[in-house]
Amino acid sequence: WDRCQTLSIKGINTTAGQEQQVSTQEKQGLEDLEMPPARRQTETLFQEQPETGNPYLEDTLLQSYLKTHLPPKVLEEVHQDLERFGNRLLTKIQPLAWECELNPPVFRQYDAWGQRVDRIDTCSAWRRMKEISAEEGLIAEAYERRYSNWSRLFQAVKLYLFSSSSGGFSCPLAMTDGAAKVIESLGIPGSLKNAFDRLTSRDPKKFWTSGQWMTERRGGSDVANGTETVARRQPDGSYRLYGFKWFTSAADSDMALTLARIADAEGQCPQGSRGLSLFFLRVRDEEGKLNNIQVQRLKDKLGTRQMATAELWLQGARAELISAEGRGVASISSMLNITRIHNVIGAVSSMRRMISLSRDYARKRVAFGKLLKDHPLHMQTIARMEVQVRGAFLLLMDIVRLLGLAETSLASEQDLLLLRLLVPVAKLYTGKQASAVAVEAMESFGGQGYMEDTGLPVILRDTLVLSIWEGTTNILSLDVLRSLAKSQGQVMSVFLSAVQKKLALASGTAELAPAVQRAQEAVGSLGQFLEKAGAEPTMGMELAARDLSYSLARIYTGALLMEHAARPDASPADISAALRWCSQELCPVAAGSVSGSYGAGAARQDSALVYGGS
Ligand code: UCC
Repeated sequence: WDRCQTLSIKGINTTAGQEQQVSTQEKQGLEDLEMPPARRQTETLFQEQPETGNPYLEDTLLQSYLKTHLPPKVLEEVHQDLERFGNRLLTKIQPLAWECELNPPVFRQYDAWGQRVDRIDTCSAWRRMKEISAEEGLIAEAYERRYSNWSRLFQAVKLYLFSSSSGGFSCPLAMTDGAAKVIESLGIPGSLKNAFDRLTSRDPKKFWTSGQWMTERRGGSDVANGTETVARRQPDGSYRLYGFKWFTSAADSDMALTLARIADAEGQCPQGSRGLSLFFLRVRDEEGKLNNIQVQRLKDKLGTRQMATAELWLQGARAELISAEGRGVASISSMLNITRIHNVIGAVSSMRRMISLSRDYARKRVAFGKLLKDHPLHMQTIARMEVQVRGAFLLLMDIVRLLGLAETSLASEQDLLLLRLLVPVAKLYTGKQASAVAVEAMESFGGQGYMEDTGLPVILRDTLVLSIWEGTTNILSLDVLRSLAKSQGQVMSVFLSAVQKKLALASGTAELAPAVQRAQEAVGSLGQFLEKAGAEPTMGMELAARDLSYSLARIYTGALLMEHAARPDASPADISAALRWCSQELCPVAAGSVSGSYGAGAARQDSALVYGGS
């Protein structure tokens, strides 16, 4: 037991000299097998806990990406900050995250004397996460722009390191960032200046978080038809909101952006998407009293239990109209695109954490007479997950690079189109990747992975929401179609030319030749599909939307992996990841098209398969 304790404590902070420690552990693990059976029975029942070190210093891909892309002066500064932050995560923030999990929010509807209070009590660790978020500038960094177009990327890197150790606090941060973005895109009107300053503050005493109340009882995807909340104009120009918000994440937030329908003098409301407007509201007043809001209950969720998700009745909540009337969905879409990027951050972060733990465990756990890391099949399984996280990471970095350009007016028209397309593509694809990786990684711990007190099921549960939050896979696939339609197909030529540039670069590296060839074939198949889709009116683009989105994700990610592997100082792992990624089916939409999955009658066949009948 003493030995396990010592190693576990050592394992927490060790980064340099880890190899030495590993070889000692390996030796010890094998010695254990030679112990007398009685002692072995007691001692070897203790399985060593997987540990990770400073998440920044352990992440070689992250470091090589920053070294390749950041200007040297920026790199020097952010490197220092990230190393410091990595240590803070390891020593202070990760224990807080566990506390958040153990102490979920509690809802108290009435006080001891029968007064209705609707209090959501959060634990001190959760409140400390809020302070840390401000101190670390997790939102501020993106809006101060002290590193110009690289500020957004730097912020995303910090969030990526933070997310899987945040005890769920990355959720309010996503919405806070989205709200700041909306307010900034409105030109920070005077009435919202205080809110903007607070959302982007580094001062824990000033810092606010925001909610994004979009989902009502009648639907979370079909916001246009599902929103029943009514806004009544007041003589002073403000509004009062009446309605029921069915899912409000991080309901302990200070403010929220929400959608409602403005009633006319007769009380009639315009229906559909064009009837929705966007509102800003404070959740509580200065005394902490709710803004004519009642909390019905907290949601009993599969995961993200550290965070209060509530059902809220708006009973005349005072609010300010912040979009043009009827432009609510278009206005909140800049928030959606930011929270979708945060979703990608969460997905990549979760994959990285699970794989790091799995990798460490493989260095410690002995089975069939040797360490797991010496079992080729086990290592193949982890390597396959590593390929997934590497691809997802590069896709994330490319998106935040583009966003940084857009936010500093350095983006070309093509950059903007590419960004619009890649956000839904990345959101939908990485959400699925993260779920698959979390399940696979959990299996690599055997039965221990299924044990609550290892913390591994928490990561799994919290990861599974990522394909639902901020739009499901199919809704995001339809958003991909929306971006194609809106640009009248222009976005696709931008996409193809971005891919071709990366492939041209990769073709200078002989080892990448098979990957380049497969990607070229995939691009050809994609082109053929798009041509066929344009020429065949019977082909349902909606039916092809998911496979098309997967094709775009796989082709673009493959091109990014190849670009990274074509650097002069690329490692064998970079090359191997690119080759392996490109050995999968890169253009599933072409195969689907050949098999008639989207043609006339396909929808009827799907229905018959699901429900029976002809
Ligand atoms: O889940 C939620 C909170 C969870 C916590 C967040 C944590 C996140 C990360 C954590 C990390 C660890 S809140 C619920 C999220 N709900 C959604 O995501 C909604 C899903 N549904 C959709 O996205 C739908 O596609 C809708 C609501 C956008 C469809 O609405 P419409 O009104 O039917 O769509 P329209 O008519 O096509 O679009 C209306 C306008 C158009 O602009 P105009 O009128 O100028 O042509 C569209 O181009 O909105 C524009 N628009 C967009 N613009 C729509 N979507 C976008 C977009 N993505 N980007 C730019």
